[in-house]
Amino acid sequence: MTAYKNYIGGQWVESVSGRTYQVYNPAHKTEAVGEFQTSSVDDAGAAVAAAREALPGWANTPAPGRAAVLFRALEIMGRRAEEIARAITTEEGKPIGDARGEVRRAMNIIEYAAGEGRRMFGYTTPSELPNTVAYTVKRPLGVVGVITPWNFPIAIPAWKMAPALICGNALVFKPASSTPLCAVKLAEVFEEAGLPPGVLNLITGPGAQVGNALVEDPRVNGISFTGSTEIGTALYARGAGVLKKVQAEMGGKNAVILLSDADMDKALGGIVQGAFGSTGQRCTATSRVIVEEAVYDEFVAGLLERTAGLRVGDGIDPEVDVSPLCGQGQYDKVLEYIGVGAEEGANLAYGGRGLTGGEYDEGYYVEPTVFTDVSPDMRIAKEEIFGPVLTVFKAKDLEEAIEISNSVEFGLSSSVYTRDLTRAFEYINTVETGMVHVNAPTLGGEVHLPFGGLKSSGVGQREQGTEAFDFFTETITVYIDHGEAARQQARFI
Ligand code: UN1
Repeated sequence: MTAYKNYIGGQWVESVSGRTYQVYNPAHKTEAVGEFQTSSVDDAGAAVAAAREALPGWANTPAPGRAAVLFRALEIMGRRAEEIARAITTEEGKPIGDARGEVRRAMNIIEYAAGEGRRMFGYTTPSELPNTVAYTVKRPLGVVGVITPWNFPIAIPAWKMAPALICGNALVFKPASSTPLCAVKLAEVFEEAGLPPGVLNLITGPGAQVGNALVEDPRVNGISFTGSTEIGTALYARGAGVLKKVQAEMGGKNAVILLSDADMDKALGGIVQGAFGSTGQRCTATSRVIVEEAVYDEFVAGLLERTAGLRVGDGIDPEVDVSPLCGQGQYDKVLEYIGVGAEEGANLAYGGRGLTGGEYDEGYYVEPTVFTDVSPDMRIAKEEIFGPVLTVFKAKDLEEAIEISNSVEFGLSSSVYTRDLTRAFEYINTVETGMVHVNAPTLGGEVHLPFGGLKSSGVGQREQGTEAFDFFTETITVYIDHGEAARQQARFI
């Protein structure tokens, strides 16, 4: 079994304790992906120290020079794209097509961030005083902790790291314990690209203690976190206690509203992809569909037919639509929720079982599952399941559908299918989510547009888009008095 190390101060090193753990392929429980360092607060401390030491050099490298490193990383990732995509599938389990898309997305954000190296704009404005120049500049935030989940083990770290790096920060990267191989590959890409030692430090292993150590370490200036609402909320609260900048991207319970005038074929395609693509393990997955009653029966019939046509198997097979869940914990949680749905009286219209027999015995396979006749007060209607489970609701009109859509604590992404512009805008203006789609799945986003949610889905500045650069910088305001005479008037009326 290959053993992988932490990356601290430009060196590949063992954890201070010397302890390691193993990771296995979710499609083949006995096939080891590798052995990785179990890092503790001591390793976090060493990584923070390395980042601190590297910070001044990187922060003082002109932004176009930092961009040159990112452009090289982009080129290296392009060369290694297929290898990295296969690592995603082997380690996280998602279908290889999704994994390739994820690598593409990571490349897109690196490209976007690199371009920003020549656009680190501040602004100037006339001062209210004579002979005075006033302007703003952006300074790096400092040392930033990057804490990321397993479900996008390349793209999410990349969309935090690339904007952070172009802004001149030094990073301590703590990936999810179940996807360290992808993290190692990302660190290798930046190492080969010539990122100076200590600017990016990687520590693998379990989260809680290391995460807390990072947020409480006075040498760390900010935390960018993606993961569960529970952990994100706790980190945000701890960060607030020490006045630290924290951004937290968290859960979702994303709904599609299907109106009676919609293109049914297009809607079915988008909803099935949204619900079951990446096995439902993405925070923008579609987990609810709210259907106007006139087309409810037609929709359910079409949905069940398409769901039955999905191929379930090892994601490395390009023909597979739905691959295994990421591990035992995910598998147990999803089956538990399916049990809860049945107990609550929702109608289990399709699926609902863990799959067994043949290759299914080797991995964490759950059938794509559809509950119909779901009511908004049920737990399966409100809580994030994070698996291939879709809940279907009936609504009498758009108003009731929006009410159901907004009835959950989350507010990440949403979508409406309609051809009616008036109803589409009524929806856009009232739905409580940070990202809104019309006639498109709830999934994803483009790297040059902000990504994030309202309510329990997100707090702190948005990721991606120009907002990303706001999070990773401090804005400094400069006033220069270049007059010869002492000022006669009071400053700052
Ligand atoms: C996507 O769905 O394309 O953890 C990205 C997540 C989100 C990212 C999703 N923060 O699933």
